Amino acid sequence: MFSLMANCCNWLKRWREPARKVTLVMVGLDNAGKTATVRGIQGDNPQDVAPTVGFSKVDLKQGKFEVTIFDLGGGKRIRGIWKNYYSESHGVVFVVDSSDVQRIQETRETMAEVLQHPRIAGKPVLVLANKQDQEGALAEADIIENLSLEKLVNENKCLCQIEPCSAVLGYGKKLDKSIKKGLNWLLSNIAKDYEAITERVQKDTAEQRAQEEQDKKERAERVRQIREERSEESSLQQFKKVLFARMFI
Ligand code: G3D
Repeated sequence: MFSLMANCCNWLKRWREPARKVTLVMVGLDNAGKTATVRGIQGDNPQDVAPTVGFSKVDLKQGKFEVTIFDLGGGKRIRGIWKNYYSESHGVVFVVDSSDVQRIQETRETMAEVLQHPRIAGKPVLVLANKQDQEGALAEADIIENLSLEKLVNENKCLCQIEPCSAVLGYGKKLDKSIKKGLNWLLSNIAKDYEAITERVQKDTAEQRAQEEQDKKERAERVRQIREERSEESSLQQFKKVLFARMFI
């Protein structure tokens, strides 16, 4: 009887809890299937995608969570922007093209860079071993081995789950169960440590904003100095011209 009442109280407490805001960063090489995955989660057809050029921000509701996903372009030249989104992220979704064996080394190096980043290390990471429907796709165990995943997550103290999946299998209610399972794993692990992760997110975001503000001021100061130098130079040239002209009057 008591345990029934306790269960009811817990359920009521959870039901009354406000929705938790969670931000996720979705990364991986270009063509891995990030946008297809996000579209599938959103309930849109993942086949209607164009590769992510810059980034896109998607807001969705997942049970008690209000989730924002930053789907970031994976091209080599654009990966530099990823770090700008790390501080505000509670967790990471790393999408791997399991059928692209030729780029597995590049995937390993890219993943290492992400997990080692001080604003990511220690946060939960979901690895989606995507494109399992493709012939020759690496199986879960091969991906773990090729990415040195165990070593990587241990070194960076990241909780990690890998899900072999296919983003084009279905969408909305028919979304690949592995993607759903992975997302639920990620959100429930964030929920377990929600206060601590959110505190870290707030602190890191504030530090990043302050740094950006400082960089902006320094850039403005450099521009001001260059303008001042140019204007001094041009006044000097002007003065020399006048002096030269007077010598011949
Ligand atoms: P990105 O956002 O990581 O750059 P996209 O990748 O989501 O744009 O996907 C790149 C291509 O891979 C797309 O095909 C997309 O349909 C396909 N794709 C994504 N996930 C899967 C999958 O699980 N299986 C298969 N077979 N294909 C997938 P196009 O032809 O548009 O380039």
